[in-house]
Amino acid sequence: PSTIYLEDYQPPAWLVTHTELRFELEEDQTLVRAQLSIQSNPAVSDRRKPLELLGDAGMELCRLSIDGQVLDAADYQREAGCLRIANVPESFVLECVTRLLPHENTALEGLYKSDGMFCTQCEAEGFRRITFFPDRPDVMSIFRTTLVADKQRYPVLLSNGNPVDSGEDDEGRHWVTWDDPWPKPSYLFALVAGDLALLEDQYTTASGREVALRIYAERKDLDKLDYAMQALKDAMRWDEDVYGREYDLDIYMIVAVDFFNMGAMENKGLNIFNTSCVLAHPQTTTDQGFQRVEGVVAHEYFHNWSGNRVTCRDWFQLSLKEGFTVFRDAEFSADMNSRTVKRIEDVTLLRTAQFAEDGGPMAHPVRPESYMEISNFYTLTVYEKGAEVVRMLHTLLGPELFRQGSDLYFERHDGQAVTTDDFVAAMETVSGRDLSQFKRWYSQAGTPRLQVSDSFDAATGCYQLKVRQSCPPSPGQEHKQPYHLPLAVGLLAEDGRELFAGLLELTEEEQVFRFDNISERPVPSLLRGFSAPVKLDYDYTDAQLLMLLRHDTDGFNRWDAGQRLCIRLLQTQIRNHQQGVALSCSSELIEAWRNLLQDASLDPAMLAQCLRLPSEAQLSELAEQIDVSAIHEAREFMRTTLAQVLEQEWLQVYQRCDTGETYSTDAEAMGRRSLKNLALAYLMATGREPWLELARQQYSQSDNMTDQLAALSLVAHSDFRETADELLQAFYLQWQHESLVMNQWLSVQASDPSAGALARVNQLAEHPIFDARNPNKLRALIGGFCGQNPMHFHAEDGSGYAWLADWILRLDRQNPQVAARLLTPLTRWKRHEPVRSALMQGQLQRMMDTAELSADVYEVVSKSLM
Ligand code: HT7
Ligand code: ZN
Repeated sequence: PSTIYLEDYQPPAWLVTHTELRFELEEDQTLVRAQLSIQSNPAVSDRRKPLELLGDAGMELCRLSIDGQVLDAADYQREAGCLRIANVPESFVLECVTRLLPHENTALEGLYKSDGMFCTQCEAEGFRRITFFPDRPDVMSIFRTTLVADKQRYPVLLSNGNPVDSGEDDEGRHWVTWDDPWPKPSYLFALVAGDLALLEDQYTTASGREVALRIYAERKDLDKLDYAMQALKDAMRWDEDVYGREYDLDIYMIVAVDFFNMGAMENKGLNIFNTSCVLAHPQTTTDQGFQRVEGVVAHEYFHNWSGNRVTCRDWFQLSLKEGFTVFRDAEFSADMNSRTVKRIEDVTLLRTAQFAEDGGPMAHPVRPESYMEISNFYTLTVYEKGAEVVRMLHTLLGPELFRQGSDLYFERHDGQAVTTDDFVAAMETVSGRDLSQFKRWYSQAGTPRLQVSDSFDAATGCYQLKVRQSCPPSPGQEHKQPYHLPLAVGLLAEDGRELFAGLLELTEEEQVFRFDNISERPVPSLLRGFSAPVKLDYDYTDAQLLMLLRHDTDGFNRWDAGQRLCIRLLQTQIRNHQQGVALSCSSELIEAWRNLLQDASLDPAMLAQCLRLPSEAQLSELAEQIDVSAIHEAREFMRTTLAQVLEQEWLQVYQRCDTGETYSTDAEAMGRRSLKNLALAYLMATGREPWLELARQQYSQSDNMTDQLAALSLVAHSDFRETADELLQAFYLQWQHESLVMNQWLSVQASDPSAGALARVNQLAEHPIFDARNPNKLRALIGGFCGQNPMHFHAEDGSGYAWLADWILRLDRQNPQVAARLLTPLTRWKRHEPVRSALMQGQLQRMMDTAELSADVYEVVSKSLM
């Protein structure tokens, strides 16, 4: 596969002003007739360029004509994904008929079938699997689409925009025409045809326009759509209130499909969602699931402005829409629920997975400079770090100027395909600030490190903070320039009084900040709210961290102080384990936790966050060299010690949170459930039978999936094997007809740390509910084993690595996007101790030696081996 470079960007020589599509959807084939009104781009001087249209190499071209004149094979060239026609007029209509086989499309890009329904996925480059087109985001066109299909099988026919015409013939076929007045790039095109049920509602925009809201799903799932509908209405109102953005069509549709490579897709007026991101019901969905639905529904809705009305010039600019939209959805969720808890969850994801990506072989800037396969760049860096970059702009400018900047950006670029530079330029215009140094966040990869030291002169009351910043090398970037970043700081007295709170701006490699009139040596609360996506080193004493955990007025930093303390203690135990020294748990930590557990005034959701130990994945990210066994043993030791020593406190917390209230998704109720289930997890970690009974009771008496699944997974992962098997079987019998619940059932078993895990996952892969063509099932089983079961995936005989490689090679022929994603754990081979590292490398090499890898898997494997 070839590499595409940002520096080679050229504007399109040809524009498509209007696109008229007609789909004849049949069981064994689909015929697509595309009529493209094409004209040369007046902004490009080389008018004599041939017309180049992109089209998948395997797509059958049935007919091609220009202004009604049929072309024969000698009139055009077709080679490797491109159709070239020389000597075309300045402006003309090209008609093209292609034949597609959606029922054979297992890659789930372009037009495919999901459980008998036709649907599409065109981002990033799926439209070229439907017809020949300048399939690039800077070619924006007005689409009119007609769908023709059997009326009985496919009573619902949907596409972008508003329905403008419909009819039926005498042979049982019907048709609907959809008109989308807003010019859009081809990646936002969508169609759906199927037998779908519908939840309908209405929304009145701020300016008084009526919008019909429709969520489509299989009939059996109709009772699981109310939550998504409410989330949609909340998101529409929030975008009006916070960003001044209104919806712009008469209809907004969401369709739930079971076969989907990612979470959801923001196609104009017709979002297509993975069922896992839209269906929600207390009995089948966990609290986490509810929050995901709310967040993703909002995210896709917010794209209507940040992505659709203003889109990306090229795919290197992906974070322009994704980073900004993740920032918008995170703020929405923070406003709807607990702001601090949302921040903790997002930062945990960033520190665990994005930092690992940024330190690995696939590290790339938020605005990448090159790619082989763009699907590989829908990454945590582009999304989550991209959102942090937007958050820093928000922090540096303040909310009012940021809003003015966003207004200006939307106004300046409405209907255009633009760059991250254009976004920053709008922020520069409204603030009058020079953000050129800030833009290094878009062009430099790697996680910066801040090393902070301090001094205090009691005689003068002068306190100084010295901050040094650095950033490690990343692929293709040996040396980094200093970043411009906001550093939110508080200074606290010994008793917790706040002596100072404010924002520092870092621009130099080394900078000293001076604070006068400080009455006593303060404890610094640094990087409050995680004001920049960096690693922070400051040599805190345990006592200082305990003080911050107790008193910091910044909720995020209170939590972070507790985490720092745990991480430090865990790292000592990891070393002890490696050196054969007996493990121990500090009495200060135990007492601090006892205090937290006994303080009934604390917010349960926050308390649950504070009492959760850092995951093995996060400890791995922080390790110089990953020793999976030592990390596991140290963490297990700490977990069981805290469980045993504080057993009575855990029970009291469990009882305090077990209120018997009926299920609700409000933030307080979710917080109580999360603390209750954490307490149950610690009780179960004692290994004592009374808590098995408690878990069993919770399993059978709960009225919601959050409590039922928590109890199931605790029992399933315990040494009580008989009860584990019994509950797993009961759960299966109860939920076998709920596909999403069965994904949880697969995950719980795939992540079971008890002996025989590999044999178990092999058996599950043969189970009737497992379907290797369904990405959700693959993520549950393969992702569950390789991502959530470290001791077995990293088995010392290399069997876990070989298992994953076998799967990747099999899946690559079927669904390259999903295969490349599932490969991620192997790419971290250089970070592991030598024995495992060599085994992982061996499997990557085995894949590399296989002929005919997809571009997706080839890119990840080859870059990992470099
Ligand atoms: N913008 C959407 C991206 C997406 C996607 C990308 C590649 C392959 C399949 C895909 N499905 C959806 C999702 C989003 O960020 O909103
Ligand atoms: Zn998005």
